[in-house]
Order: sequence, then structure tokens, then C-alpha cells
Amino acid sequence: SDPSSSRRGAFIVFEGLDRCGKSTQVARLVERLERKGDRARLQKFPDRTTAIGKMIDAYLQSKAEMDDHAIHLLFSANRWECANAIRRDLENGITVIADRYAFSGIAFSAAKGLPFDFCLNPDKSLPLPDLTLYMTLSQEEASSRSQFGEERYETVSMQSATRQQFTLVAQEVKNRHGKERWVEVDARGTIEEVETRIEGIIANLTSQGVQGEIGKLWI
Ligand code: Z5A
Ligand code: MG
Repeated sequence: SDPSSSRRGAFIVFEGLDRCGKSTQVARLVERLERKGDRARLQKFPDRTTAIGKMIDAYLQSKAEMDDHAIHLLFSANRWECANAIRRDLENGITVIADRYAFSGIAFSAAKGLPFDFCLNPDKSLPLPDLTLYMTLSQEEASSRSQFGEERYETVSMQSATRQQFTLVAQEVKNRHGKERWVEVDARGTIEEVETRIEGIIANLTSQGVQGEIGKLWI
């Protein structure tokens, strides 16, 4: 029998602070995989196209105010409404590449002062990423790329508080799910240089898929 038939698609998440280049790299990666003939899908979080996503979008654009707990739960609900499609695609051999995930959810809400456990709990048992690439860029380098946008959270104080929370999130992933699931990528240099770094890290996952069940986050 063909051993490759027992393999599923890889679930790969990109995380990192504002303007480190996540969306740029994720778009290029999915394009590259499709050009090679691999099946891949981009999943952006927040997914602003759903009913919940539209509420999140209004909040981020400061067109709506919301209690910190309530918006946190909406970000999580936005992942839950996409969870079945992610699972189904992985089982069908499609590589799913996510632009942010539950780790942003914890880091941003905890940076606002919500308890870490409260931030972590609603995402328990979501599909577990096989690999999270955490793109690192200093505040100075991020600032040199372009000015902050107009959205909520795009301030120096919020970004530095979030940076601290991300180190705690990284520790939590490594403790609960193993060191190999969280890898830092240096986001400095040209778009092509960063792309080459990423390619080296994920080549095996995207070309061969993954063996075994899809894990459950924080379980
Ligand atoms: N949030 C939350 O609170 N809770 C949650 O659960 C989730 C999210 C999922 C919106 O997210 C906000 O939601 C976000 C976290 C919060 N708040 N903040 N900050 P978003 O993903 O929609 O945010 P975004 O504005 O689309 O992405 P981003 O993080 O700000 O940027 P990025 O995707 O990392 O970077 P980029 O768009 O690829 O690149 C930024 C610029 O740099 C752009 O002009 C590029 O052309 C340029 N660039 C990219 N790469 C390079 C290199 N290598 N060199 C030079 N210039 C580059
Ligand atoms: Mg982005």
C-alpha cells in the first residue's frame, strides 16, 4: 500500500507583531505551493468576511466599542467558525497556511490586561498547528517599514506589551506541545531573503504532508 495515503496536509501558522511581514510571506508561500501543483489554502485571522468577522473589523477600525472580554471571545469564535473547514481540508491533504491564530488572540488580549488563562481557555481543542513560525523584528525595524496604520493596537506601547506576552505564549506552546512546534524566523532582510529562510524550515512539511491525527490546541 502507498504510505503517502495515510498522510494529511500540514497546518502551518504565521505569527508575529505588526508589520513583520506575515501577510506578505503567507501570500507568496501559498502562490508558490500552488505553482508547484501542491494543494494549499490561505486562512487569515481574523477572517473579516463572516458575520462575527464584521463585528471584529468594526472594533479594529474603532467604529464600535466593545468590552475587552467580549471582543476576545469574538476573535475566538471567529476561529471556531473556521475550525471544521480547516480540519476537513487537512484530512483531504490540503496544506492550510494561517495568517495569525490563537497565539495572537492571547498575546493581544493579555497585553490589555486580561488574565492569561482567560485568554487561553476559549481556544482549547481548536486544531493544533503542526508548526508555528514566529516572525521576529525589532520595534525599530518594524517602524522603519512604514508608519502605523489607523487601527486599534497599532501603537508603540501596545506592540511592546504584546511582544512580552508573545514570549509567554511561546513558552506555553513549547511546554504543552513540544519545542519543535514553535520556530522563530528572523524577519529582517529583503522579502526574498525572508522567503528563502521560511522555505528551508517548512519544505518537508509542505512537500510530504504530516502523519498522524490533527492535534488539539492546549490539550
Ligand atoms: N488580533 C487580536 O487581537 N486577536 C486575535 O485573536 C487575532 C488578531 C487573530 C488585525 O490583525 C489585528 O487583530 C492585529 C492583531 C489583532 N492588531 N495589530 N497590530 P491583522 O492580521 O489583520 O493585521 P494586519 O494589519 O493585516 O497585519 P500586520 O500584522 O500589521 O502586518 P504583517 O501582515 O505582518 O505585514 P505585511 O502586511 O506583510 O507587511 C507590512 C509592510 O511591510 C508592507 O508595506 C510590506 O510591503 C512591507 N514588507 C513586508 N516584508 C518586508 C521586508 N522583508 N522588507 C521590507 N518591507 C517589507
Ligand atoms: Mg497582515
